[in-house]
Amino acid sequence: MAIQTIPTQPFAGQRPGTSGLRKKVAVFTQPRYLENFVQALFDVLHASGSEAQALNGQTLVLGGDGRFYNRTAVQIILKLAAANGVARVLLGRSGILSTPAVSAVIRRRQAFGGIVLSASHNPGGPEGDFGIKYNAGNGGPAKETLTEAVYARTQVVRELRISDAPDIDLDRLGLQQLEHMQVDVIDPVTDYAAVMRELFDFELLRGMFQRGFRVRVDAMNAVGGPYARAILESELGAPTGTVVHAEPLEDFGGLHPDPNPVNAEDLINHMQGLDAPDFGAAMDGDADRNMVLGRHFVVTPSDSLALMTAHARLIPGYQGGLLGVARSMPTSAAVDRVARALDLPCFETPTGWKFFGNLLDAGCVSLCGEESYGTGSSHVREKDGLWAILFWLNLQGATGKSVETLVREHWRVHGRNYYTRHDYEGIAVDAANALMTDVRAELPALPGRRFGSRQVVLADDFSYTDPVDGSVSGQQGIRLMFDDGARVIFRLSGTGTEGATLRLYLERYEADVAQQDQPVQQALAELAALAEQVAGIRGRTGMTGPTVAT
Ligand code: G16
Repeated sequence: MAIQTIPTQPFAGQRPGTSGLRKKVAVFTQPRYLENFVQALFDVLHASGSEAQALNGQTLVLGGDGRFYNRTAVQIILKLAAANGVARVLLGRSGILSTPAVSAVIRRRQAFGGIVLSASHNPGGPEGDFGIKYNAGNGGPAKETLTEAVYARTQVVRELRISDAPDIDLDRLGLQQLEHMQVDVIDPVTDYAAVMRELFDFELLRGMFQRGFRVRVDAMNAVGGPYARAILESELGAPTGTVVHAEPLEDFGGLHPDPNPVNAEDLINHMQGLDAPDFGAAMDGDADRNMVLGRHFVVTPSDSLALMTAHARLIPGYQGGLLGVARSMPTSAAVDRVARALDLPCFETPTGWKFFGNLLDAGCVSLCGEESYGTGSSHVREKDGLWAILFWLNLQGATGKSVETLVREHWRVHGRNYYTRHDYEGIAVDAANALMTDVRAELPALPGRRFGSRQVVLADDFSYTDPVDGSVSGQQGIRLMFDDGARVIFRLSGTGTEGATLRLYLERYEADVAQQDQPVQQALAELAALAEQVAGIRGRTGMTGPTVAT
């Protein structure tokens, strides 16, 4: 066994996006591609400055969603870590840790940071995607200053420090040695389950299952399966089979582990059947996203955040009340209305969970959420799929009300924010950039302009100044806001791996209870036409409509 110094050449394009570096497996498996990125990360962590201390002698957490290349990548990272002065790695057994579990382990074990191997909701398998991201000592995604420093380093990295020791046994719990570094293979669920026990009324949930409350959780053949099985079935007594597609597979069984009404069609069909369970939910590849459904009823992520905020005091972990709430800019303003009613601070951040970290650390907010099927709280620094499922279960148990009743009551009190996101996937990058540049150029002329009954009151490119550290993030999405509260937002996705994805977010508010039951796409058709008028999406892309509308 020896630590070797190996020459390498930089790869172009290793800039982390919305949530880490995501690329096709074929890109990641090029010799030294992963090695370069991880060496650059370690170099930056060593250089300190952006972190309180350097990496030497520290503990890192490591695990991923089990997708293709996960096991190989774990072995490579361990050998780089051993050669770069890391003292100890807490590794999820078989290389498995969900994203929220990485966050929980970092926080509970006070680790220096952690590495998550996941491309989240992107498809897996040899033809699919792979990804890697670094989480800091607070358990949350690294800030942009750090990811930018890593990117800069990838452009000049010339040397890898790596051990030539044999692979460790990923499947054996307990301590193993790699050079001077200890590898502690831990059960992936234990720490996470302990956090859930602190937040939710497990007795109440056990009682619900005993009385025959029926749940279907679709883990989409991804990493959430073992967590949901351990907590719902083994600990809370839900019948075996409550969690379906529960085995994490390297290619997610060919499914697209993106819990939205399009990709989780099987769950939607079950929830619409005559014998539908009381509650349904799905998680994504790394189990940080969630979709929740009642019988014959789909809850939008934006409404989910609003309802959680409204009812938080019914949940043991939040019975003292919330400090505040935050949502990403494109997420609907439903939660803002609840925050106003409860007199809670409400923050609007750019897309990306990393922007919630400072607000959570500074005690400004307790709950956060995004339109992209993410909700979470101060218990970790990631969004958390199973947490959201337990929250909704606890809420139904505490109120004795169904999902549909809860949401309809909410709309009656607070009004309904009709909301949809239209994705135009696989657009040529140049065409997508040109669209954004041209719409940006039109912005100064838009305020005051009328579109039918609506008038534009604000047209800008969202810029965020972090209230905690003063950092500024510009060009975070083009917003058109109207005098009736409606919004149209254009943004390019930062998580795709092929071409560009244009996201068009549409929202309008409806206070009239008699008007709250329209089909969503119909309720927002006028705004969709307006967006087309402003941006000419069809002409520019040659597409006749969005590839996905959720
Ligand atoms: C990531 C980020 C989220 C973001 C989502 C979509 O989620 O953590 O904050 O909302 O991507 O981002 P975009 O619109 O840029 O594609 P995940 O679950 O993919 O890690």
